[in-house]
Amino acid sequence: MGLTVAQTGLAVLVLLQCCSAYKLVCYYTNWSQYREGEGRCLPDAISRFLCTHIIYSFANISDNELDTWEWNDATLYGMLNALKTRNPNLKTLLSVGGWNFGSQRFSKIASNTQSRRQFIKSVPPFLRAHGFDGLDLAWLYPTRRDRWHFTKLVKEMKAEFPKEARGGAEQLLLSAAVSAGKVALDSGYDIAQISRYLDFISIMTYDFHGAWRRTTGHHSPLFRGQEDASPDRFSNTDYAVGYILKLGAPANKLVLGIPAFGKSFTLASSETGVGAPISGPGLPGRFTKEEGTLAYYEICDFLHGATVHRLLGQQVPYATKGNQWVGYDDLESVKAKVRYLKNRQLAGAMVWALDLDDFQGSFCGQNLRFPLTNAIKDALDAP
Ligand SMILES: *[C@@H]1O[C@H](CO)[C@@H](O)[C@H](O)[C@H]1NC(C)=O
Ligand SMILES: CC(=O)N[C@H]1CO[C@H](CO)[C@@H](O)[C@@H]1O
Repeated sequence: MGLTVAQTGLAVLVLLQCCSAYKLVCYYTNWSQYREGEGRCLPDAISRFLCTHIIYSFANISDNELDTWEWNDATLYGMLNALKTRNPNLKTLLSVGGWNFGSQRFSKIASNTQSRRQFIKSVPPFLRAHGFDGLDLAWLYPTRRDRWHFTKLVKEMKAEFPKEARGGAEQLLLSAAVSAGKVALDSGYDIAQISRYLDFISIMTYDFHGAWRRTTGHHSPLFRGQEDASPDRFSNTDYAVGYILKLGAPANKLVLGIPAFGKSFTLASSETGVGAPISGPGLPGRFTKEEGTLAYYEICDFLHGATVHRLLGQQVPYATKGNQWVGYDDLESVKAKVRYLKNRQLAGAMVWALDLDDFQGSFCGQNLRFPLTNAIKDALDAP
């Protein structure tokens, strides 16, 4: 039985409008609301057709139950989930954990059958009450001791969701953000097991290089660099993806992390290349105010009067000005990363974070809001 031309046409049209073939998973952070002036970002600034999934980070766990973190989280949850009224295909997830949460607290909850159960039970009602479509686990990072408990947590959470959806609601999604570091992967995760239960896994393919290395280097190279002073073959996107695949994750559940931020250093000498000595992290950004890290929009600002170099092997740029050095991603490098993830047949891209992109469209020229995330979206949508 064949479809009529009209039916085929309609099907194509529905398909085009309905879902992009690739996921574009975008994080939004609860603390961006506190940045000053143009840095302040609220969820209603997000273009509702930009991402397929938006993840609000982070939520807390108190008394073993999923809970808000900020005094006004519930308001912001509402603002975020309101985007769905005009894009019904958009999915929103709430991420629990994060750096300040601490691995030990996760460990304690996950290792005890009763508290794990209590936590799992608390998740669906909380998500439903606030209009989320799923939960994202940001346990940074499970240790060797936690490996088994992390798997149990994921497995039991995933078993809970269909039960909860029996009333006819759409089943809640479950995802996790995992480290891209080989050592952390080897100790904390049973990748083959957790990827059976998770709907998708975001690989945090950034922060590979930092001030602890005492030299300049790109924090999110696509490939291993010949230029790298301490060339280690693990600290790049390509290695991390290949390794996670080898550990047994199916490609179609993996989402490649792309940073909308750069890592900066203060140079210690007149050397400005990769592997140049540094005296420490770079100066804090005007809005994000954190040493060693700059938002993409702050980098656009930094680029005035800076010298830009492209690392041909690593396929990412860095820029220098005075004694400052920053490795970052731009419109060209994100395209290369998207080409790469398509070649690997991964599920899509993840952006950390929307509020670090030029969300106002006022710093990077072009008058386009979210230029970096839009470039990723365009590359994903391109045939
Ligand atoms: C998060 O939960 C813990 C444990 O209940 C609590 O001590 C802490 O104050 C909470 N954090 C915030 C910001 O509410
Ligand atoms: C303002 C601020 O930073 N708020 C919170 C957002 O969530 C994280 C959890 O990772 C908290 O540590 C922050 O305090």
